[in-house]
Amino acid sequence: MKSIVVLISGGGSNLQAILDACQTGFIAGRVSAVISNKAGVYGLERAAAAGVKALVLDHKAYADRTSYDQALMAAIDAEKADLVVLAGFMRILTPEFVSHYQGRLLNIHPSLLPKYQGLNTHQRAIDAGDTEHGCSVHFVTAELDGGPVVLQAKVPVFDDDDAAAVAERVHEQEHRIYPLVVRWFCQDRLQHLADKALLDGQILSAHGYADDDDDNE
Ligand code: NHR
Ligand code: GAR
Repeated sequence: MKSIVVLISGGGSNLQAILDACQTGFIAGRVSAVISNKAGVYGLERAAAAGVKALVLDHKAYADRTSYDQALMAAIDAEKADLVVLAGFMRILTPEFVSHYQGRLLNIHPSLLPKYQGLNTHQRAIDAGDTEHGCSVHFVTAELDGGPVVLQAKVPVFDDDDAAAVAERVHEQEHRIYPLVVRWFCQDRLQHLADKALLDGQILSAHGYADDDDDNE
């Protein structure tokens, strides 16, 4: 059974989707620990309710990113993590952290990467007049939101949508695709090689599995 450590900063609805999928056996793994960089967030309660160790490592208690990430690595390695899952984790990680977990570090990002890297993605999609938006699960590299995509899901954007409406629609899709990707990883079907993601040994396209777009913009 693979050991999964989930990093959060907030509500933890993606964490919940992964906990539920471990509970039902959809994911052949167990969440060994949940670590938040913020105290008091609801995701910590979700962990506790599932009987999973919940830790707070507050970045404000550390002098710089390097020392914070060293503490984070020590906490994760204590769980003998096979996989580290960023689920709404809002701290940029150092290249040292990223290289330590190379090939076993996943993130979910609320946009159709490579569009809208960084923050505030739903408002940016609305402001650009996009009729389509979504989310991406990708392997993490030192380039922020730049690692190879494993799976995306699309949602429509309607004329009268505000960012909250779009976020809610995207969230539903996040809760479908993140457990599926974690399942693949725990089945040893997913690999991160150089700048590519592979599923069952096949290199995935720039938009991930089953991308049928002609234009890989
Ligand atoms: N770290 C690396 N090296 N590479 C990635 O691809 C990462 C990462 C850390 C987090 C998630 C990411 C997202 O999906 C993620 C991907 C935080 C910020 C950010 O600017 C940007 C992207 C992501 C997460 N954080 C501010 C910082 O100074 C703090 C913002 C805040 O606290 O609200 O770290 O979008
Ligand atoms: C999710 O929408 C995720 O894509 C996003 O934060 C939300 C976390 O929700 N991630 C980022 O914006 C990373 N910068 P959750 O705490 O309910 O899982």
